[in-house]
Amino acid sequence: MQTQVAIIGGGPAGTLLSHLLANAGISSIVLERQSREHVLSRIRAGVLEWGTVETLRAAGLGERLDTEGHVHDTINIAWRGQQLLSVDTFDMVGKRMMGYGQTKIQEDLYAAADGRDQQIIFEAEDVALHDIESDRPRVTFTANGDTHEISCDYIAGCDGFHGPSRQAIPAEKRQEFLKEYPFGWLGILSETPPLPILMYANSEHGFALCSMRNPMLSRYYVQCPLTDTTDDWSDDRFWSELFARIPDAQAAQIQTGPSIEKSIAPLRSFVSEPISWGRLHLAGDAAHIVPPTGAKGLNLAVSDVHYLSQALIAQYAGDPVLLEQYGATALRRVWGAVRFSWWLTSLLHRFPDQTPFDQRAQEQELEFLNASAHAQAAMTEQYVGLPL
Ligand code: FAS
Ligand code: PHB
Repeated sequence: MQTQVAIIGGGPAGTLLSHLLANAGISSIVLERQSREHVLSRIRAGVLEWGTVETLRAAGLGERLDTEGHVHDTINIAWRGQQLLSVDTFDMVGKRMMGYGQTKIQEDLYAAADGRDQQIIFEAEDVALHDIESDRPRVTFTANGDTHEISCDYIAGCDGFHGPSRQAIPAEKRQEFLKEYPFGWLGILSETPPLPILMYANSEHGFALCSMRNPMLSRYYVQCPLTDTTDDWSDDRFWSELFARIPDAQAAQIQTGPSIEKSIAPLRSFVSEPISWGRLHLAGDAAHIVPPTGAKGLNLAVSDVHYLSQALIAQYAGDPVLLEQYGATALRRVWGAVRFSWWLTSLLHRFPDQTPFDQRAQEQELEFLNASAHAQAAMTEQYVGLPL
């Protein structure tokens, strides 16, 4: 098999990259380990930076987004039980956010791929990268018991944290930065009207987050010990913990109901450098992971792909500079989001070894944030997304 760009990973990064390249007349083949249905069954991100919205619209992927997406223009943080800070992001920095589930983005990307006969090979197994330092790299894989080989100009590693692409960069050439948080997020979906606002909460019981997917689909999270499993969390226990962590005024607006999805995600900050090696270029979770506190993971995948697609398009047009600079360009924005996500995670969560002093210091920082427009502006410009 021949193509210009072999893309490993059929999640948001890989499929958006194939879409942007196709729009520029550049061919690609996407290899995805799971089935299409499995990828679409994942419940993940829900908040899009405006840069992500504009990238999707410019790529011709904005139709459903604009009809079903929910524009957010406030950041809401509760603390000490009854305090609530609300920052209008548009008044503060002239930008809004959009609530639109990652699952819907993935559906839109697959539908667009179908519309252009994009080759996405699902259930591809034993994917392996070869000759990435040559000018004719290869990818081998097995599908339906047969072994196949793709000869290409470039390989895009969009295979997430557990994929093989990052490992194809020689270990002695990689520097990995890792911070693992001593808690996870237990998330549920319920077919109930969501709280009208997206709200984070710091409480002495732990972190909570109230979000949404649509007017009849709520998304809630509570921090939980890493040792917990979903079996430890009945719906009743979830709701009572959520209500213990948010102000009564917001709890009174929440309609409970049975969970239709329940999962626990670990939290980590991770960056691997470099993200380019020979003809291999990483994008998205293959290169970095952020705790979901700052709603950055999916948005960073989009910004990486924005830079990588522009670099490959320029390369094929005879200008190699953007591709040579891709790693540095993408990582500059990645580290900005990594630092912000670490800061917000450290501010809002209760750490196992936390002392009463630590809790009071967190609450004092939230008091200062509440009192200082300058502090709010600094938080807001990072939350809505630094410029691409
Ligand atoms: P993805 O992991 O989405 O996609 C990688 C793809 O590569 C997968 O489909 C995988 O099956 C495939 N793959 C892996 N190995 C392969 C192989 N050997 N061969 C072929 N294919 C292979 N972000 C937020 O902003 N907000 C959130 O609330 C949030 N919640 C999350 C919850 C969970 C449980 C997880 C895991 C992540 C969450 N994220 C969240 C982050 C998430 O949205 C990612 O940032 C986003 O999916 C990144 O997209 P990709 O880089 O495409 O990686
Ligand atoms: C979500 O809606 O899933 C969501 C919102 C904000 C976050 C993380 C997740 O920071």
